[in-house]
Amino acid sequence: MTDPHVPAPRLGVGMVGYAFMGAAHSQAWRNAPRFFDLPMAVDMAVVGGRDRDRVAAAARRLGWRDTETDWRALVTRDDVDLVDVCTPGDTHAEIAVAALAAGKHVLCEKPLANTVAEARTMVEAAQAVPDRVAMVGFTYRRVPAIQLARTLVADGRIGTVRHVRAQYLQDWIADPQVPLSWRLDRQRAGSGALGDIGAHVVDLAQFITGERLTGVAAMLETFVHERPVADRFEGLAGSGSTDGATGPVTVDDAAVFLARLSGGGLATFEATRFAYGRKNAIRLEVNGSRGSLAFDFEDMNVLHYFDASDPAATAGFRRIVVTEPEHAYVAAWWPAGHGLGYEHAFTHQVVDLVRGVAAGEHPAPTFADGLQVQLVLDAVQRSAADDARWTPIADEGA
Ligand code: SOE
Repeated sequence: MTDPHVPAPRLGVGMVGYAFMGAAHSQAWRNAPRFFDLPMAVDMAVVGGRDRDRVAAAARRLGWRDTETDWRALVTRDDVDLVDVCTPGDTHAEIAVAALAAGKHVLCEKPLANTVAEARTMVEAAQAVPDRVAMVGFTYRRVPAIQLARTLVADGRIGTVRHVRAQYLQDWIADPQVPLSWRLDRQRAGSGALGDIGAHVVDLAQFITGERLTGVAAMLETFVHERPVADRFEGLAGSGSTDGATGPVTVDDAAVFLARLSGGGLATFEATRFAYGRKNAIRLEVNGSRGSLAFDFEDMNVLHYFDASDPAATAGFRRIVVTEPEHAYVAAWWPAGHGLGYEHAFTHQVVDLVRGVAAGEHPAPTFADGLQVQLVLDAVQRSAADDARWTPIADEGA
């Protein structure tokens, strides 16, 4: 517990970007100090965006004290100690490197960058200022059921990992009339389903098993090559009026790949935004030499656990409702059984980040962890371009 009589040191936060991810991060900055005992006083100092009126409206709505229309001004402000990067991938490296050079801590949305080269630059920039925290927002690590899955694997409760079966399924662009947006533009997003959602399940597979992917054989596909051009982006997809003009989709719509794990297991991955009916289905199953685990984000307060040492007559998947005070982060919220949602993982991310900054530690996932995922994304793209050729992945990360 922090001493209520000693004022906590201030942590000034500047956030760049205020759309979907900016809103998710803002609620986390607002709520983390209200529900968790934090060693620093969070000051939501400034939000940045190019359009003066829109960023001012966002600041009022999301709870930021001030605005900037130039991110360069934001990252050098004296009242900013930490820069939160919530922009599309093509600007991550430039903003994060400038922020670290200005002596700020950084939280950067995922995937870390659009290319391995950019990700390496970011890791080097972080290594140059070892007393600064540089964290990447693989937020789903901080879902309590995911934390429990990792603990069960680490405690040997499923034995040696044999299989990981990982899917991230959405359907928000399955309709070909859904207009273009930056997530469908390779220049801005780096890749499509692969980097946007596949990156999450790659990170989760490595996080839960404590292993890394050592090679892949991959297929990528784009199903809809032309889409309407919309006059604005809102939420996930473009929206507003379309005058009949269309433009090209330059990213993958779906990624499917096989992988090997460093501990000897085999893994399969699927990431798509064309799975009608699946809204945000992150499905993970891990089979080990002593048992299995299964998780689906669409039932995110539950983890299924099978213990192979149970008597055959009564064995079966145990449905663990991960809402007890004993479970990670839960005690700060509601009584058992009341459950958490999508936004809570963002709040937990802020909690661990602020505690890391105060303790002079480097909370994971670090930029080095982000680079390791980037190496997987890059290997998937190279493998798919070469007819699913087996493509090894070097160990450069954490
Ligand atoms: C869109 O597919 C998206 O918003 C991702 O960009 C996020 O990382 C994920 O949390 C939800 O879906």
